[in-house]
Amino acid sequence: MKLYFSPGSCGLASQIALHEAGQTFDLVKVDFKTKTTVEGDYLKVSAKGVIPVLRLDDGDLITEGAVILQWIADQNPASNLLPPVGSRERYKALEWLNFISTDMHKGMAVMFSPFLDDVTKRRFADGNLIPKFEYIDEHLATNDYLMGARFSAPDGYLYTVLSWTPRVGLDLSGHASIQQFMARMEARASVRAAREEEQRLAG
Ligand SMILES: N[C@@H](CCC(=O)N[C@@H](CS)C(=O)NCC(=O)O)C(=O)O
Repeated sequence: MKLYFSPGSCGLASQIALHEAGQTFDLVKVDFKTKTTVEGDYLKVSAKGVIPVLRLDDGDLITEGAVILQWIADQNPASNLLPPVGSRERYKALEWLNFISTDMHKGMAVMFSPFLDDVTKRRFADGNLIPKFEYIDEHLATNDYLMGARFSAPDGYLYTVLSWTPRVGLDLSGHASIQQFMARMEARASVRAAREEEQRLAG
């Protein structure tokens, strides 16, 4: 199995889930500017040109980070990355995955946009992102992880997206529960392994 990724981006969530599931996988770094990898033209792998993409051992591809996380969870039920299919809890976890993907991830993407000026980005952060950070901080005040006491796949995705905030000048130090969540996540072997591997391949 191969994960197409780029250091410091949303592919980190897939890597964390793969480690949590005890899966072995290779990483293939994608150069966003040239849309190439060591294998050649990345657009031939995925015409969407974005990561993450998981290539299965039979050659099939899975795209879309939130879907990759569901695939990893369903292939490795013992890892409890998501509640069982059909359970009420499953839909709670999917609510989080969807919220992180469509609101948090794509909201944070606005802050990296080359098409917007800094004033517009600041107004967007104040009006759109800060209330979402407050909502998450409040939830984490009474929950160690998004789904309660135990880690699940949406946590790795939330951690990934929140880890971008310093890069775009957003200070979350006043959100104590988020800070504790980030520290809790950074203590996990899966996160440490994924981070180390990304650093090794970043150069
Ligand atoms: N809909 C995709 C979006 C993934 C996405 O935004 N990937 C970004 C990195 S976080 C990317 O590959 N950007 C490269 C580019 O835009 O050139 C998903 O949820 O997986």
